[in-house]
Amino acid sequence: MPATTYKNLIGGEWVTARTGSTFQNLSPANHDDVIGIFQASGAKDVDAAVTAAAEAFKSWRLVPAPKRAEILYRTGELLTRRKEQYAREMTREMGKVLSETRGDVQEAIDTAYYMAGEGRRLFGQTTPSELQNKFAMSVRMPVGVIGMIAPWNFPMAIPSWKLFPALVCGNTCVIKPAEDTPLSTFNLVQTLIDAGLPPGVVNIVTGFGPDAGAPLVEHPGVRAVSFTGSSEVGRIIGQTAAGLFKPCSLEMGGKNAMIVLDDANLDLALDGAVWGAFGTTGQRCTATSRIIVQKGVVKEFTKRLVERAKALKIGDGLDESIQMGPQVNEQQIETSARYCEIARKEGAKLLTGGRRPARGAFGRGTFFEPTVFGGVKPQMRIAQEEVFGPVVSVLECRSFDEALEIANGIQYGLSTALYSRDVNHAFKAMRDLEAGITYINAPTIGAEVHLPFGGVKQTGNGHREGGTGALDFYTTWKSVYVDYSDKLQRAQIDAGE
Ligand code: UN1
Repeated sequence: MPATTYKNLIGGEWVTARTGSTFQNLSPANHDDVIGIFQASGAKDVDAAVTAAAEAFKSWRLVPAPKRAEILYRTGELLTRRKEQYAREMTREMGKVLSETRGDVQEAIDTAYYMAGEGRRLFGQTTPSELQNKFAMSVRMPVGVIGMIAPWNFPMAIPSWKLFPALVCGNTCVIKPAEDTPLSTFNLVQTLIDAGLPPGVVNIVTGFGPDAGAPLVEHPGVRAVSFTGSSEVGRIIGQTAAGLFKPCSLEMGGKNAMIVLDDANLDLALDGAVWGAFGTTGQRCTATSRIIVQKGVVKEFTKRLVERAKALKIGDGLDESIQMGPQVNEQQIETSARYCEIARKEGAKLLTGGRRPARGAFGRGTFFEPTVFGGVKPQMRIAQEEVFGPVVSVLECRSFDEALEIANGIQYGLSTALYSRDVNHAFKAMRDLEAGITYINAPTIGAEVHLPFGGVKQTGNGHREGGTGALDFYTTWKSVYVDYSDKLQRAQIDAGE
């Protein structure tokens, strides 16, 4: 069967890129299965999309928020019906196993319903004026056209975190999906259209970062930028946006620590470690990549973790018996392999994995074995830098205080976990771990959409997705004063009489 060609979505029309170039999207499980042919767009395509979004903004901003929300509600219903089909397509396109791609679609459904609810809230504030017969309030206004650059690891959930709050707030959008996973974003946007989204409110431009992403960030018609992805790209986007005084939400790396104390429920901690480190083949910004274990249990924990890692069944995620799929592309497994090499040179002990599995059944799929390093020291690069693959390090600590110090001794601050039965430790971890998210007796992955999601330090620039934090990014406050005194009243000068 010839591969389907997908076009850009601009102003409600499906159009080919003006560059005349396309790219192929292949399944990471075999590198044979062609997911589709997509447009390799350039600055002119971005310009057309932004112009269409700016035009659509004129009317979309005037649609009452509860009505905008109804479209999201219907989107949630349609996604629920299409969940299985979209999950299968996502597994083919991105590689993670079916149970996880179902979870990814579910996360978009949850976001749709949550943000649909916001349509009947979007609360502002009333505030007493310092003057008599004067009314003061602050209302949330949409920002305008939002440029969105999405990652490949949650190809439906993360675009939904960006699109749904932006839409309910009255913005219009141009989204550039990751080049490894455009189909899932098409599926999401097609669902919005089927649910009644008017033309031009969401536009899709596919392509590569420098050609399509950069002009999107720079375009004067784009009022704010939301990016999830690598720290390298985030830094460039952040600097460009700062130079243009453009609000910019950056969600980037993690080096997430799980602390396991001597009094932990070890079975539970192992379940959490395996899921946190190898779920999504370690390709989550929330993935567990450092496990800091107290010396009384470190031997037993490490031995059992290695056994569990070795027993994981890897392969094509479409097979329900598979527990870990491929990495998304060749470059990602090269990064995993490079970090394994660095770790070995630094003196860390490779306990299992550290390489691609022998070709055989895996063909040209981009697989990497679940990898555990022991004897890792806090300053080693393997304990400091994000790998974004199925590679986890075990570090030993003597006390809870030392564990906190090691956990905090990195540039990132996204997710953290503590396994302990001591409630005092739990509350201290909640207070003292430098991270946007702390789990107690649960793994570092698995954030829920109605709570703020984001990190401190180099993980981001202070914004939050999920929760009401998303509304703060996709709206701007307007303060409104209504003076009904029929005379000039001067703030700070006339007393309110
Ligand atoms: C990400 O890896 O960028 O909390 C997002 C989690 C998921 C989202 C991860 N709900 O692990």
